Amino acid sequence: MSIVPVPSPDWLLKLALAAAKQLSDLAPQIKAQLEGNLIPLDFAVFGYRGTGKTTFLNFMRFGIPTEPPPTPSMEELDPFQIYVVGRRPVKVAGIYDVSGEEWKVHKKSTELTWPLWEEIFLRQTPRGIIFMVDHESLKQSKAALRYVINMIKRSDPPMTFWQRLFGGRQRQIARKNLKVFMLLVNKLDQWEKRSLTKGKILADYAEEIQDLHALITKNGGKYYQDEISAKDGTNCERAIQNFVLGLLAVSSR
Ligand SMILES: Nc1nc2c(ncn2[C@@H]2O[C@H](COP(=O)(O)OP(=O)(O)O)[C@@H](O)[C@H]2O)c(=O)[nH]1
Ligand SMILES: [Mg+2]
Repeated sequence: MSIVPVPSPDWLLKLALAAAKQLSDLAPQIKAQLEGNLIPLDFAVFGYRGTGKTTFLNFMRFGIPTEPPPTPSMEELDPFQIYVVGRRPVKVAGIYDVSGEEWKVHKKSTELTWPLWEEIFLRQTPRGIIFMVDHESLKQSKAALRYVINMIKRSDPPMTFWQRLFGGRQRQIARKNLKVFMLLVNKLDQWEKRSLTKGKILADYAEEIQDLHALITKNGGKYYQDEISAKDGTNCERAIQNFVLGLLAVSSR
């Protein structure tokens, strides 16, 4: 009977160390290669105050439900990654968490505006917009959504020669670049006791949805809507995957 020589523990240890070294030499290369292949995505999240923008953004970033304090103004988030089913992770950078607090044009004015959203839209020229509503503050949420539709639709004011020279037509550029719009109805966890459904809530937004659909389709883009609970995470992953896949389908720049 032949005896199979058993490698000494020393020999095994050397082998393991060599393999580990090779792996650690490779790791930065793999990382660089992966990073080189990451597709940067840019989008903006708007919606009336308290509808759950920050909670949803946190879910995107950390993958867990959170209860954030109110957003004071606007904050650029650190770059993060989103894992997409069947694809490489995508890199998300230059995203703002912005307040949904309305501004009044004048003290006594009934016209509500959200100038910070316009600033983001014109400066960032996002590829996609997520707009959040819930079952509360219908009047303000409708005004906020109408504001966003007008913000996209409005044409640039006539420009002077100098404005044109220094990169005018910003709204036209931003509009052209916008290809994906997702309307998210949040706080699903609170609907049962109120006998609410997504259909019932969105019935109040029928005109806005029609306008949005027309606007985005004309732009060669895609309109989505979904119901979620950013607080407990229900349907969040589904909404994120659909939105990101929609963005990836048009991310050629
Ligand atoms: N019940 C419930 N509350 C939520 C949900 N999402 C956010 N909230 C709460 O709504 C409030 C406002 O959320 P926040 O993310 O700060 O809204 P934002 O102003 O749009 O950023 C917070 O108290 C959240 O905990 C949700 O899906 N369900
Ligand atoms: Mg917020």
